[in-house]
Amino acid sequence: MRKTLITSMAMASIAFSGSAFSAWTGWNIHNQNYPITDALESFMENAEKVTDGRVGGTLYNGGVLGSQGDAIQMMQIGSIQFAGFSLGPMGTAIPEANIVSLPFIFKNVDHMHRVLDGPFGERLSDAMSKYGIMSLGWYDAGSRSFYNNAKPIVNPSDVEGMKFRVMNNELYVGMIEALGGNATPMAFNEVYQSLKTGVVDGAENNPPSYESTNHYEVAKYYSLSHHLIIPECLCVSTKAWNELSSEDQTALKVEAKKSVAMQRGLWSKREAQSRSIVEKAGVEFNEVADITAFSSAMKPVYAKAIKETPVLASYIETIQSID
Ligand code: BDP
Repeated sequence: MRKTLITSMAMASIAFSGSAFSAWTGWNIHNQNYPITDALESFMENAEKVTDGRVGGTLYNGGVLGSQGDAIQMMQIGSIQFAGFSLGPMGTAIPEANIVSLPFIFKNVDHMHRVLDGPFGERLSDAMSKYGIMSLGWYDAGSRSFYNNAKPIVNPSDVEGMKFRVMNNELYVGMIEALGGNATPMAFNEVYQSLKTGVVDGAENNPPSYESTNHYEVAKYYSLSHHLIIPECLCVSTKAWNELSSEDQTALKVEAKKSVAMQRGLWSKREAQSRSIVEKAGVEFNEVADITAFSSAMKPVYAKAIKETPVLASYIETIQSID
């Protein structure tokens, strides 16, 4: 089952109460039994209950509605109303979102939580809502590291000449080029085949995605560079949100908080499980020699991003001022 239907009670409420009914369509790139999938499903089920069926939804998993780039446009034109988006590829449509795609912008995952769960998270969601998309909460996606099938990446020079798949966002092309490698932007569901056939030598992701997509079968060196900590969002269409009563909005905000707490709990368990699955399958993990060698190579990436989107300079300052 790639699709979750959560509409029966909501349909009944149209028929019998005549109250305004919002049938939301949802997009998700992951399949069932993945932390964000469980959390989105639970959010929608509870949304239906707490709004007495005024909000009901159908979640389409596994990217069956299209890539994230397509889904962002679909939300902007009103054909989907909720989604679990990674902020990674979002920078192409919403330049302010690139703040969380800057390599090494957060000290660690807890720092990302402290920044986004506070006023900065609201500032970012407000910036996004000018483009028709807002975040009701920030899900965890851990940290991303490099993996490939040739050798452990220990120093930045190990990336030289290698071809890495990146998410669709020019910023990541700059990130790989700053390390002397070549980047190929590509949709998530094309990566396994590209690794297998040698179209790319490697990719980068967090351990749960590395495991759930079976990339570990075709790229067995996982090097703990932790270069990106990119949150995901419980995103909704600003237009659909503004159509709700303020009571329903308040109720959904409470459910969004619960969904985020649930997802973060599932995430930390899944990270450990994924790591153990891939280790048993023969994956070799290695630490990089010196993280600052990687982070200092990122100066041109920051400079270019700020030049293109000047507000990022003040975002960076704010994030760096939060302990
Ligand atoms: C995963 C994210 C997913 C991205 C994917 C990717 O959860 O949203 O699409 O990485 O690399 O970790 O494309």
